[in-house]
Amino acid sequence: MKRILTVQDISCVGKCSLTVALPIISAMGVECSILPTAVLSTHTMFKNFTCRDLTSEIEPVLNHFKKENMEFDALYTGYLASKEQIDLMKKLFADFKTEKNFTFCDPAMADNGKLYAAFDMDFAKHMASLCAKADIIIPNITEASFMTGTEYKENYDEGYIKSLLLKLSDMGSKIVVITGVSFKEGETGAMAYNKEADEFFYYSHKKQIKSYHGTGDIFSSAFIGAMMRGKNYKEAIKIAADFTSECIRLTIEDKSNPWYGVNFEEALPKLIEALK
Ligand code: PXL
Repeated sequence: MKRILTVQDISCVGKCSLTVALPIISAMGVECSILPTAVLSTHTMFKNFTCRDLTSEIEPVLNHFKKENMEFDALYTGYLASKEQIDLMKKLFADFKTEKNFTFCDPAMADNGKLYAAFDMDFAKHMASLCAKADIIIPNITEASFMTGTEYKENYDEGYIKSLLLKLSDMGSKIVVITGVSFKEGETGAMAYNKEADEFFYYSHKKQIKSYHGTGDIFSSAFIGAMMRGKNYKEAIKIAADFTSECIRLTIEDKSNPWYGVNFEEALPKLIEALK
């Protein structure tokens, strides 16, 4: 069985980061080791959330892993709370990257043209310097535009997305995947650029009528899980995009409490099926 290490926060309520990565990656038949960066009562879209920063634990935990000669088939960083944590992730990549494993960075910090609470443009630039060191990065359009210093556009064409992909690829990554890309009304998907093959790839599906918080983390977790199960990046994009869309569809159907995140739990059987 493959084993990955993911480094993100625990938001106790409000499904995102570790509370989605761990169940999704485990359900896909991949061991998911974790390193929590902070414990929050909820994600930061709620008001009055509490937060216990765990930055001081990161290095001791990684030192222990190193002493035990632990190896991981992938290193996956998600939401990080500070520039200091970003610097520690560069050290994680430097210490645990091998010739065989993958490093993934989801620069979870912004959406819909806006940075999340507590971040500024300087943070976005710093995140870009971590993305530069990752094999595969998975930003949305907002994150891609902020990291490359490109104007954020709500109305864009294929040329705009391709230029974001090329700018991000020039920073260093082998594969760049931009999520939430829509060229046609009623459709959405992800567009990728693979530097080695010099190829673009676009996968789209029907757009659900609503969007929810935490879906970026769901896409990334399913994408990484699929790659760990031997799928190539194009197959992994399709699996992750279909799964994310199914989670949203189930959430729209279930009127009980969408505020806490999407219903990924009931979409897991289909995700497992898609791996076959
Ligand atoms: O889904 C991204 C995310 C992860 N973790 C925390 C967040 C957010 C988005 O707002 O606040 C704590």
